[in-house]
Amino acid sequence: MSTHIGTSPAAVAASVNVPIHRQPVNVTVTGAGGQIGYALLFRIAAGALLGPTTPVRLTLLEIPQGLKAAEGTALELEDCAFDLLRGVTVTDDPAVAFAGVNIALLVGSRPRGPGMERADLLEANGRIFGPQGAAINAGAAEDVRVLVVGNPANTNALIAAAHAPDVPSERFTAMTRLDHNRAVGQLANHLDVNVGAIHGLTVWGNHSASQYPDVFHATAEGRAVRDLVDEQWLAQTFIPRVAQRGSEIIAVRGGSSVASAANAAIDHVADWVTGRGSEWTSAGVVSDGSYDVPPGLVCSFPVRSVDGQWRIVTGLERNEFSRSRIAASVAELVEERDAVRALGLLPLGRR
Ligand code: NAX
Repeated sequence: MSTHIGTSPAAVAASVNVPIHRQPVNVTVTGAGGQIGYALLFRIAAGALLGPTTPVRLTLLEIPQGLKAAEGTALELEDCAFDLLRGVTVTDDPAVAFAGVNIALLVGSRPRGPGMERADLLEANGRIFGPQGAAINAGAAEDVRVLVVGNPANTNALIAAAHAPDVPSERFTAMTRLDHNRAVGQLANHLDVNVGAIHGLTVWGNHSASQYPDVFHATAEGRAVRDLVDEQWLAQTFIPRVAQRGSEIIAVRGGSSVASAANAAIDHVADWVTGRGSEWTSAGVVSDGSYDVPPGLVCSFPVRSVDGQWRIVTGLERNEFSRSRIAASVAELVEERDAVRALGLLPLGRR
């Protein structure tokens, strides 16, 4: 089922590498009727994702039970009269949703239900991200970029990429930018500096409690952070607080992170597409074997956006503390990969 508001989506794929201020960029958001979708779509339509001169055409993918919420959001988008918004399509068909897509934000996923084992969760999400990867492979624009937000984000991105053999695997990424932003915020607070004064911080590994926010290469107002903080604060306060921040938000707010997650998704894609000065940040990208991370895993690394591509920051020394934390999170990613492989969710041929 599909409904449409505004100009026809049948249009050819726009390319973000050609003069884009004339041709709309096709942005698809899955799970669009959910909370993060609601926090995300209005900002995209207002120009926060691709800038104030780039028109967008939005496609909202939902499952049938979520269509009404997505349709309501589409009506509200229309009521905002966003100058940059050139149409909204709501659909439950991945083939429609990803036809001609330039930027795909895969937000909708299957949450862990009561009594659900990890294998059940991985399998349920494999049934979502496999077909979505295949639909992207079949219909997306040549320059498609994919950000997976829905958890388990790294492994969902791995599954989607594995079903899209014709799309370069580096176009599939997973969101660890929220973890990165949380870490920057905590550190800036602790050191009593502006967030903009913090550089060179990295979140390594999985978007899970095993993630490792690493300050050993970071600077604050030009000074080495490792000289400004003690290891006890790092190990006992900073790292667990960043890694458990999602649970903290749930405990305090009574609901999961929504606006900050949407904001991080916008940061990730905006930096990826525009390069925004090549600032060092963190993103889940396909490993090229750097830092002993098995090639092909979708792992969070220190990255910079260069010419519209994420580049892993190479050559960083890691002390024993960092090495063991990174290794633990990477081991978890390997376990998840092996589990989905055993479930037949990684088709032969790609990995
Ligand atoms: P909601 O439950 O509010 O919304 C999810 C929406 O996805 C629902 O409307 C549902 O109908 C839809 N959906 C489910 N399966 C779908 C499918 N196959 N195709 C299209 N839509 C589908 O969750 P929300 O708070 O929006 O969170 C979405 C996801 O983000 C969750 O998986 C959550 O765990 C994950 N998060 C990831 C973060 C990250 O840093 N990577 C942080 C925030 C968030 O926790």
